[in-house]
Amino acid sequence: MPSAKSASRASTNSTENVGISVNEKILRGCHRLYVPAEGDEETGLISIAKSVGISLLAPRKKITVMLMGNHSAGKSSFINWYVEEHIQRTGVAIETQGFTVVTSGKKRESLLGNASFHLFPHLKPLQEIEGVPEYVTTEISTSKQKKFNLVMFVDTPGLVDGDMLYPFNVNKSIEFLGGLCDLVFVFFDPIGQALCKRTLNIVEHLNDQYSDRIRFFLSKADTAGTESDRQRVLMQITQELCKRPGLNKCGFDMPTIFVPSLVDKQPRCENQIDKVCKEIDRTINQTIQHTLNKLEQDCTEVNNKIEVILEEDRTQGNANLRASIISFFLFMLTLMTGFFLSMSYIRLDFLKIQETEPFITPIESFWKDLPKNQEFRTRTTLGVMLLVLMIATKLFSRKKPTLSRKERRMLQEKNTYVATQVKPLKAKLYTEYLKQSISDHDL
Ligand SMILES: Nc1nc2c(ncn2[C@@H]2O[C@H](COP(=O)(O)OP(=O)(O)O)[C@@H](O)[C@H]2O)c(=O)[nH]1
Ligand SMILES: [Mg+2]
Repeated sequence: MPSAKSASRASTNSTENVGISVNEKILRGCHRLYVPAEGDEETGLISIAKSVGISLLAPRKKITVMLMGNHSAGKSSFINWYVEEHIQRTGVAIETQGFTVVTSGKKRESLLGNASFHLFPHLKPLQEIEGVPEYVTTEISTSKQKKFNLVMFVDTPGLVDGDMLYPFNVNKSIEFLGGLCDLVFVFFDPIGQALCKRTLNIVEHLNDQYSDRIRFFLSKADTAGTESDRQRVLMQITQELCKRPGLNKCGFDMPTIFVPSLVDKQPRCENQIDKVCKEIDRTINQTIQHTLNKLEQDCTEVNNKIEVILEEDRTQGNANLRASIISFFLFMLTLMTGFFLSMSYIRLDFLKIQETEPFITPIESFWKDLPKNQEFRTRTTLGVMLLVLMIATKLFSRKKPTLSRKERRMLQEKNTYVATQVKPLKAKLYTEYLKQSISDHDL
């Protein structure tokens, strides 16, 4: 049963949380409230909600950023720069690479397709796309650089036009992944095929549904030459984007970025790579706020549902009681009618004692005084009445099931747990989140 102990266990202070950032702690804390540690599953919001017919999804502990763009646009190099570890292979050779999920963990490890799908069940629909499973891998890194603890990158195959054959439907896969990600970074580079049609086609499709997630960057900007060359490249890309009706609003904000360690010559433009990091930070913050708001909403929904169930059960209990009383009276009426009718056939002298005589004698005299020609009609009327009364008694004695006392108590406990343990914990997590930016006296 939910207890105060499990709520606090779900939130903070475990040894696992030592040395992690506040934001990470908040996201983990929220996740734990939905899915507690093994052996404690019943106290989770998901299982409580499920027991009252609501299906909830656990919040994610990380945001997902997908990188897409032409072949050799610098996607893998960017990931290596962010993580500060050489995780992804980089280079100019066109090799069919697949999708790589880069995430943080306890130990450096590479996982193949099946293990990746096991780790990220939400990627499973990718298995349906023919040929994809062999091309999904996961790289786990122990890096704690930047916000890597809270970000998961998805590196996608470099895109090229023409006859290059992909062993799977690359457009469909990227479009599917775009739907799962919080951010989609599109890298255009000045030298390569900045205007690869395949890239633009996919971006156009993604933009139809997820325009708010897409960000464009001019990568490898150090290779763009002089400032005017760079301007020309930007103009060219913008022009190409504008040709696509859906994309004509997005090409104008395109930070120029490059990986400092990879520049050959002294770059002649400003490196705006920190804008990429800021974009990630902003999305993390939004995700935290969204997760906390969702937690509040979910708690309220569960509380309301439990109240409704309890109220309905109470109403049903009252209705059952009313029906019992009515059916009792109907039953008595049935008995009396039956008795009255049977007196027309048999004499009940043996029942006559001092106490029952006042009841039996009038009935006897009723039947005795009744004219013979009326007897049949009266008996038939009483017979029909008896039948109707029996049916009515049967109908009223039917009861709808109600909760047992134990079930009601359990529901009430769940209700109290959510209202008095989970909700205050959410408020505490919110305060912790805000404390990072707002001074104590403003809270
Ligand atoms: N000069 C320069 N070279 C880069 C930069 N980023 C990547 N590269 C080089 O571009 C090549 C392709 O990079 P890669 O990350 O493999 O591209 P991907 O195909 O998009 O993953 C590699 O040889 C990198 O060293 C950059 O910012 N500046
Ligand atoms: Mg790559």
